[in-house]
This record gives sequence, structure tokens and C-alpha cells, in this order.
Amino acid sequence: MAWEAPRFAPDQVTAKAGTVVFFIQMSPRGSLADHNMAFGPKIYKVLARSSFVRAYKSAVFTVEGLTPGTYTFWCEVSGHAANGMVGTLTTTP
Ligand SMILES: [Cu+2]
Repeated sequence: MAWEAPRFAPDQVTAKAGTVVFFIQMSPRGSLADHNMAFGPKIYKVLARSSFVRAYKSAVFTVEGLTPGTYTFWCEVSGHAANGMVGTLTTTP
């Protein structure tokens, strides 16, 4: 069986600028590894991050004071972002 790279679903989200609340749910497909979600203006530029979330668990993660624009979120587990566990948030006025 081929290894399926972990990813965010959806990986493109939109929200109003200001305070954005992320709800993260870990739905394993094979591997039971933990994941997290880091967030910033671009990848590896951390503005905020969630805790690590275990299989079948969830977390709530809030980022405040976002201006309209495009931001990136990614998983900080080694190799995950490089293999596509990355997403985009677009904030609108
Ligand atoms: Cu991950």
C-alpha cells in the first residue's frame, strides 16, 4: 500500500480579516502520527501555532489582528510540509 502524504482538508480557506478561529480535527488515514498547524505570512515564518493534535482529537486555534491578505499554514512535523501538508488562508476586508 502506498504511503499517503498527510494533508489539510480543505487546504484553501477564506475568512474575514481580524480574528480568525481555526478548528482542527485529526482524521487519520493509516498513520496515527500527531500533527499541528503553524500559521504565518509565509511558510516557516511563524506568527502562531496550535498544539500537537493526536489521532481522532481536535483543537481550536485563534489568530488575532489579521489584515486582509494571503497567509500560509503548515504542519511542523518533520517532512510533512515538504510533502504537501500546507495550506492557504485568504482574509478579506
Ligand atoms: Cu503533519
